[in-house]
Amino acid sequence: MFILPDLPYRRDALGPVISAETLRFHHGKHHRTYVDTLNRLLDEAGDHPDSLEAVIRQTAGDPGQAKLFNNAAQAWNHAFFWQAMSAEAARPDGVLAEAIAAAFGGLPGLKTNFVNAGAEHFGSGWVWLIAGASGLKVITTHDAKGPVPMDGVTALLVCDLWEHAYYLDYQNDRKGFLEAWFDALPNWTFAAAQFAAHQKRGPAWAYPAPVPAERNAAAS
Ligand code: MN3
Repeated sequence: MFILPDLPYRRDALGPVISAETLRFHHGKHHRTYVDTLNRLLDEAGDHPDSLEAVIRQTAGDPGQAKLFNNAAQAWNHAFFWQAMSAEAARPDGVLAEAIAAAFGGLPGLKTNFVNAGAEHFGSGWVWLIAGASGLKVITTHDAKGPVPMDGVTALLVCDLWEHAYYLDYQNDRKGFLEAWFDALPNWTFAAAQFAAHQKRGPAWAYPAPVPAERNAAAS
């Protein structure tokens, strides 16, 4: 079974952009429900996958597996989202800063691209900074979809566009949330490590490997 990874910081660490109350619901209820449902579906199917990434790749685009895909992908997307944020307010540097300059003219250009793409995305989903064959790109994905099944693509950053991500703090102002988020919360150290992985200079982030059900039950 898959665990719900702990937040890599305290619940109040991302305020005021993301309040402790939002994180309490978002991590403790929304994310937990995706993980619990994922484990139930795998258990019912008698499936014992080696990794969450494998589940996502095997179910992506298969209408008969939509429920399993949605819960697996949402479990992954949220765990990645927590890692992709930090209260440290660092700036991109080195080869990542160079790649941002090449693709967007610099950090302000990336911000405009990222914020507008996320604000204009219709309905629920995610806005990502990804590294692909032709450099860095901003993309949005609908609902649970994300870059895991995309060949040759590595996610560097993501922001959640579902209303539960910002409604308690920003109500309907998704653009205001994205602007404040981009200025304060991207974890550029994490993004740089992901970019290094894309360039074969280290491992990419992966969801924690599944644990035996009995061991997890004993620990809780
Ligand atoms: Mn969410």
